[in-house]
Formats: sequence, structure tokens, C-alpha cells
Amino acid sequence: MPDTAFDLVIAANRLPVDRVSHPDGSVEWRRSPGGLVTAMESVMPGREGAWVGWTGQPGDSADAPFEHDGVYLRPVHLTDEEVSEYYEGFSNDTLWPIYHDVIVPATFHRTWWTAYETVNRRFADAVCGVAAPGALVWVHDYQLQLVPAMVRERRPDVRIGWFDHIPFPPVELFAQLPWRKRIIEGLLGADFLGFQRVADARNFVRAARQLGGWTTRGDTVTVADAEGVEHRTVRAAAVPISVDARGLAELAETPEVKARAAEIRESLGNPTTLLLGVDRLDYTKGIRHRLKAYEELLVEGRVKPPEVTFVQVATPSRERVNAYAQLRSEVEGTVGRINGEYSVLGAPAVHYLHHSYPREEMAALFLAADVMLVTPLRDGMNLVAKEYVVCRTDLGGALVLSEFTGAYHELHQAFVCNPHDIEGLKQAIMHAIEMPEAQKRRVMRSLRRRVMEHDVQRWAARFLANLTGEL
Ligand code: ADQ
Repeated sequence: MPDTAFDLVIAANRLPVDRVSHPDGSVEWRRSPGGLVTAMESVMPGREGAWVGWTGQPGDSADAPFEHDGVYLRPVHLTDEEVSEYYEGFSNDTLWPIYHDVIVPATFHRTWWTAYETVNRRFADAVCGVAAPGALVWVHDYQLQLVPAMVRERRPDVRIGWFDHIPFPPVELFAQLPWRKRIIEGLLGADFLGFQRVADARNFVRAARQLGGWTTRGDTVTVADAEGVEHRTVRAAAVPISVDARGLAELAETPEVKARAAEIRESLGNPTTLLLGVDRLDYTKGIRHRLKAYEELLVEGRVKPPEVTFVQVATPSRERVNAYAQLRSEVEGTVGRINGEYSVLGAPAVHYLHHSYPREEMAALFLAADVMLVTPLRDGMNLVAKEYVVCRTDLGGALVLSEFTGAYHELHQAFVCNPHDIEGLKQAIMHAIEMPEAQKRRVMRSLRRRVMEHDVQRWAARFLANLTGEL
């Protein structure tokens, strides 16, 4: 397939495939799980699509481009040092904390910034190499904020959009970044900037005005050319992401998934109430707050194993970043303490699982859970909340949802909580357990309606319509 031929180019930190190495030395690429891949599939038909991204493994040179599921994949390499400085360092230890309310302090290193610039340049070059004249270029997330301007410099003919999967911080926090103006300039290379919430889009526009002196009006920022003549506007608006609602609902309806859900409950001793948490092991997710609330409910005797049990699935993540290693040991210590005190033989108070599960198993877990606990301190959207409600085709279950998630802005009928308020969180959990079934079903019906109508396919189509100016 020739280069410079694609009319839709996606750039994301990761390619949508994982490398699987077999014992005989052969290598296979497997589609990675996740809604983004499904969303992109829905906008690819009728377009020649390419995806630029990292393979997930360090290396000194890029693998050759290849085709997978009809999409041209263009790998970008990251050296060991770049993984540590651009990815674990600047992306996950500088930007991530600043963009999530500084729940843990951010670390600043000038060498990390240099690596971030170098890698963003490499991504931008790769994009320019595959984009057809007039192509649409869709850049994803906080790892690639400089790419829009870097692409525009070389390719003024293409239309560039960027989507922020995480929150965009209030100007007071963003201002801490020594490279704040460079980041705004990088983003303003785009034609359209998409955010999870209206507040995130507003935070960006305010940062551009207050920290960079750009002229703003409503949701647009006006950009001047090299001579200072104002010549282009960039719009920043909310386009909240979603899940493959129909696909997941169909999966949850299959006899295999229903049988597996029953089996899960059986293996837990058929509790009256099964509480569930599913998160990447990240300090933004409020796992410690959730455990604290649960422990207090146990102490007060308001919940008791084996009638009530709690399954927490926590996938280890970013383990070479200090704050994550520390979180893991704290969470594991707390789980051990709770189990030591409150488990009964054959019925642990907390089942703590580290595995990564296939979609079918996730759907079965959602179907098995009476109460889903989604308690982040800050979260761009939180797809787990949306996945849970679409899987509840039976209208069973209840969602406890933090008001600090993007999802809250669409799902405010849920059992809403402020996870910092442990008493309030306990009340929300008890309310979700005790509310009469008929009432809970009404809540679930309205939550499901929202997500079924606003699915990931609609999100992708809306983003592109914004980018092309149709919206
Ligand atoms: P994340 O912070 O990773 O995403 P989330 O939105 O909850 O958080 O998405 C996690 C995904 O991983 C879900 O699809 C979930 O089902 C899956 N998952 C979690 N644990 C798993 C396990 N053990 N096995 C298999 N799958 C598992 C970032 C932002 C969010 C934003 C998304 C999308 O931080 O705020 O919602 O991007 O924009």
C-alpha cells in the first residue's frame, strides 16, 4: 500500500493491536480490547484509514507498517529511555496528576519535556507521511498535545482534530506547568478540540486567554499568523465518549454470559448482595475511599459476609511510577487487614483480583453484581459505569457513581456520591443495597436509555462532524 494515501489518519499513543509472541518465535498482532477500536471501526467504512501509534514495546527503530482488519497501521518506536521519560515521566507523572486535580503531586523534569517534544515530533512526522492531501487527522489524548501544531506546520492542507480523554484542568492548576504556553500552542494547531465535559472545554479556552493572551469568544479561540494577523479560529467543545452499547448489550444477553454470571454468584456462595469495583489500579479511581467506606460498614455491622461480599478487580498499571507502586501496596495492605478482621471461613469480605479479563467475563461480572461502585476522585469519563448499565438488559443492579466523573453529567439519576465524604459514600452504598427493586429498575431503565442512545459510534460521528464543520 503506498504511503501518503489515507484520508482519515488516527494518531494515538498506542496502536489498536497487541503483539503476541509465540514459543516458536513467530509474532502475531491481536486486536486490543476497548471501545476506541470499535468507535474507529464505525467511522472507517468508505474511508481509507491509517492509525499511527506505539506498539507498547520499547525498541530503537519502528516496525514496518502493516495492515490489520482493513486498517493501515504505522508503528512509531520509543526507546527504553523515551518510555521512561515521555510516557512514564512526562505523560504519567507530570501531566496526569496536573490534569487530575493534583491528587498526588506532579513531578517536573526538563529532560522529560524534551523527550515529550521529541516523541510528539516523531508522531507528527509519521502522520504527515501517511495523510492524503486534505485528509482528516484525529489525534488522541494528553500524550500527543504538541502533534496538532507540528502537523499543521508541515501540512496546512489537512484538517486536524484532537480529543482529550482525561479532564482538562482549571487554569490555576494548569498554570503550574512550566511548559503551559507550549502545550496551548501545540493544541491550537488543531481546527477542533473535543473534551469530555463542557467544563473541560471552558478550562482550555480560559487557559488560552489568561495564560497565552489569545483572543477568545464563547467556545472559540482566534489564532494569529506569524505577522500577528488573526486568521483562524479553533473551537473547543464537549463531545463525551461512550461505549459500544449495542455490542455489549447483545453480549450480555447471550446464554453463555448469563450462565457465567450465575456461576460467579454461585462460586461466591450466592450472596444476597454482591458489590463490584472494576478499575485500573490508579489513585484517581478512589479505590482507597471505597475500601474505607466498606470497612466502616463492616465495623458498624451494616453489611456482613457471607450475605454481602465485595469483588474488586484492579488491573495493575504504570507500575514503574512511584505513586502507583505506593498505591498498590496500600490497597493490598487494606484488603489484607479487612479480610483478616471480617472474612468468615470460605467467605472473604473482599475478593481482590488482578487479572485482565476478556469482554465476556467482564459482561458476566457486571451481570452478577447487585451494586457497581464507581467512586473516582476525578475521571475524564469512566467507561466502566456506562458498560455496567448497558449490560443490565435485565434492569437489575444499581450504580453508585462519583460526581467527579464525566459520566455523572449524563447519569445523574444514579446513586450519586462524593467519595471524599465517607459518611455520604456509605449512605449511597446502603441506599443502593436497600432501595426496593421496582424503584431501582426505574432508575436503571433511564440510565440505560441514555447510554444506548449516546453510544460510541454516535460519539465518533459527532466528533468528525464537528471537525469537518458540519456541526
Ligand atoms: P481509563 O482511566 O483506563 O480511561 P475507563 O474509562 O474506566 O478508565 O476505561 C477502562 C476500560 O478498561 C473499560 O473499558 C474497562 O471495562 C476495561 N477494564 C478495566 N479493568 C479491566 C480488566 N481487569 N479486564 C478487562 N478490561 C478491563 C481513560 C480515562 C477515562 C475515559 C477513558 C475513555 O481515564 O476517564 O473514560 O479513557 O475516554
